[in-house]
Amino acid sequence: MNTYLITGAAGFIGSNFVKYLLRTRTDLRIVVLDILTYAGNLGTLADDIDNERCIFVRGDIGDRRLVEQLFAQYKFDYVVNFAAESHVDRSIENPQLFLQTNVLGTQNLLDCARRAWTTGRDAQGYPTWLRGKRFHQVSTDEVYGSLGKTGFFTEQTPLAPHSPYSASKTAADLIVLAYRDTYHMPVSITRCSNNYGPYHFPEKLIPLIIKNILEGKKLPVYGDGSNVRDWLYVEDHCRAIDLVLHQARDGEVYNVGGHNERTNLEIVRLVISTMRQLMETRPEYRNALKHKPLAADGSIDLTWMDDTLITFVADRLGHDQRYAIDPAKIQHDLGWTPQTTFDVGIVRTIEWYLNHQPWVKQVTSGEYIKYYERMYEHRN
Ligand code: NAD
Ligand code: TDX
Repeated sequence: MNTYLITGAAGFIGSNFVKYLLRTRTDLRIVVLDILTYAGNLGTLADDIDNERCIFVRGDIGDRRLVEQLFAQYKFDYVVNFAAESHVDRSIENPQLFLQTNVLGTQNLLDCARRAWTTGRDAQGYPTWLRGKRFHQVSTDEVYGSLGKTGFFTEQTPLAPHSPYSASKTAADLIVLAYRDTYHMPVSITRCSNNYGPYHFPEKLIPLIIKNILEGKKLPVYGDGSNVRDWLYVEDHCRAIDLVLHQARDGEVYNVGGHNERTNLEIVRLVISTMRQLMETRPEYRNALKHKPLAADGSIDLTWMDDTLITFVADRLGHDQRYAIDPAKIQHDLGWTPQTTFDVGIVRTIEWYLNHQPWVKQVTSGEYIKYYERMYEHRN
């Protein structure tokens, strides 16, 4: 049986990854370590934590004593590090927290793993390692900076981050690679493009737009909406991490993305039209609406749900223009290709949100309301 330490798994991608592993593998034990920031929600894992196959520990990846104690107790075979401060706009407000969690937290995990997994030294003085161990770092395409109108990020693209968030993720990648090169630690890294799907926190573009439409609110598009992101359904990302973790050679870096570039304006328009179509064809979905004006005949009016909801607001500082991944290496080495097309994934995602309004309510009570006022009021 393999034991996994999965950090940050009360958040968006980590929780999807835990569910994916529990669904696709039998002989395993997972320990989730998550401090439960505003972005972490234990309710997301409520059906998964059973204290046998899946155990939850609330704590900080930067807490040396706690992480050492977990390694001693559970003898992890794999560490998969999702824990991070993940929102670019928040990193512009408070960069230091991003360095604390994303850089120092990652380094603490690496060091605890190094101490637990090394057995001695070889003739050259390099540590010798227990067999079958792997530290996997979940990274992002944002480490490569921004593209112009053409070209793709490959694994050879120089690292050139712009935001405090992406700079912190780059620093984390470099410290992971330093542990590989200095101690011969068995590590791997995946750098993925923008994910979307269930359990995405509604500070990020797609779930924020869905939430605002349901409330009849304006839809804030930064700048002129021409920035391009390369969207990947979260389960395809989970499958890529699983493959890299279990099948890639030690020390490798893989880009993960599915050639699905869209401008932000295209995304917002598509979410509006898809939601309206779903509401028109499946009247039960109208139950999720908070804004329910009535037509003259007493039925729920949906004519307001159109592009006039869009409002162009002040741009993000240092806003990267375009991200686009070249996934040739992971396709070639591991046979990974995305299985969910965007047309299918976006409908599935919107339907998930329409069916899970209590989850949205739970994660957006309290801090979120203040965050939204703080982040968006000055932009208009
Ligand atoms: P998220 O913000 O939804 O979740 C982050 C989780 O980490 C939360 O549960 C939070 O409580 C936890 N956490 C934060 N600080 C912690 C600490 N000090 N100790 C323990 N837990 C802590 O993030 P996400 O979107 O799921 O992203 C997960 C990872 O994937 C991040 O490393 C992010 O950089 C990377 N990534 C995200 C995307 C994306 O599109 N969302 C794309 C590529 C890479
Ligand atoms: O209200 C908004 N309006 C808007 O126009 C928000 C929240 C975003 N945007 C724009 C900014 C980006 O160009 O939409 C695009 C996507 O924004 P986010 O959802 O904030 O994602 P992004 O900044 O691209 O970063 C995401 O993908 C890479 C994740 O948050 C990162 O964790 C991941 O590394």
